[in-house]
Amino acid sequence: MKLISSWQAPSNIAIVKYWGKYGIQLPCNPSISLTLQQAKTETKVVAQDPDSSQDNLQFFLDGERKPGFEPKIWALLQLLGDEFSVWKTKHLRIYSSNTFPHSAGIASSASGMAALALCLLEIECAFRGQEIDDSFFSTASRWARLGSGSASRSLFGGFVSWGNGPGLNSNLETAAPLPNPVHSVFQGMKDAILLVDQSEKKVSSTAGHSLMNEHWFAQQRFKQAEAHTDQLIQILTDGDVEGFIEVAENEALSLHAMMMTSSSSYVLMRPNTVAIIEEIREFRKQSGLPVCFTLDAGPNVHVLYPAAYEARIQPFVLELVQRYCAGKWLYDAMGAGPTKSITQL
Ligand code: 2P0
Repeated sequence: MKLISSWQAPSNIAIVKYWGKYGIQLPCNPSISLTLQQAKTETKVVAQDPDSSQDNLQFFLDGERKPGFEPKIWALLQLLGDEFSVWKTKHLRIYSSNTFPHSAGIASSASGMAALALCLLEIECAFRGQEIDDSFFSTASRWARLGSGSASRSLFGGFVSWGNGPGLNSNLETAAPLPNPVHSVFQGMKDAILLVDQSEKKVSSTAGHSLMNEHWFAQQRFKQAEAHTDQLIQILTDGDVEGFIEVAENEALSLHAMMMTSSSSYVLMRPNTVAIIEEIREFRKQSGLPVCFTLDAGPNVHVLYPAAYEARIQPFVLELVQRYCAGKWLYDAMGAGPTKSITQL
């Protein structure tokens, strides 16, 4: 018997950052992210009866076998243990493709692990003869987290939390959408991703997380993220655009400050990252328009602004793209979460 499942899952950009973990992929602080719309991974998993000529796990990216990605998937399958029982009797072929370049500094692990978790869970449900119920996406979030922490947040649309905190529906193991409705000013929020440098990161996020274990400022950082989480929940409910700018930029710079003060320390920002940050702050001061930045664990700048200001802010963004990024950028916005796909993969 062959079992097949296909899903598309989006990437996400954290506004309050997850940086530091313990145990089995548990976060040291709560985080809140914005789910993206355009940056997605599409994955198809085929579980089939063993054939002695084949490996029991094969991963293909854009049709090409990529054994380099397989250890991370093995690790996920080990952590799932009996929960994903299909693997005990069947071989897995995983076909994946991203809508964005691998080198764009977009967390393909977030969308990739989210799409994979959805496929594995759907296959397991079919194997056990279980209906897909309301807990499907929460379980997939927990499974995705075991593959990559930030992936836990890619199972839902809009603004999503992961971790514990007053008024949050998420917990350490599972992400969830924010409980209160988000104010209309933040609906459809834009994220223009300015590609400053697309080369491979010097230090992986997994290594960066582990440097938090011995970091002088770790405990204060975790408290700051908790406070920012509380503040951001209120800001998003109230439609407080000024508050959003303050928290988003402070979180981005705090994340990079942690990297720059780790032992050993490292710098992922490039000169043009800093130049763009300064241009954004100057433009905001001069124009009074609500545009701000955030950063992922890399040099590229995410320019965030409410959809209603698109016409007035986009010309400025395009100017930055030409001046600092040789015309390279990705245009994205708030997305609605994963979708089931009828795939061509
Ligand atoms: C985040 N990042 O909240 C933070 C902010 C990057 C900067 O989570 O080791 O790929 O797989 O759990 O999720 C990137 O780290 O790390 C990340 P693992 P992950 O999005």
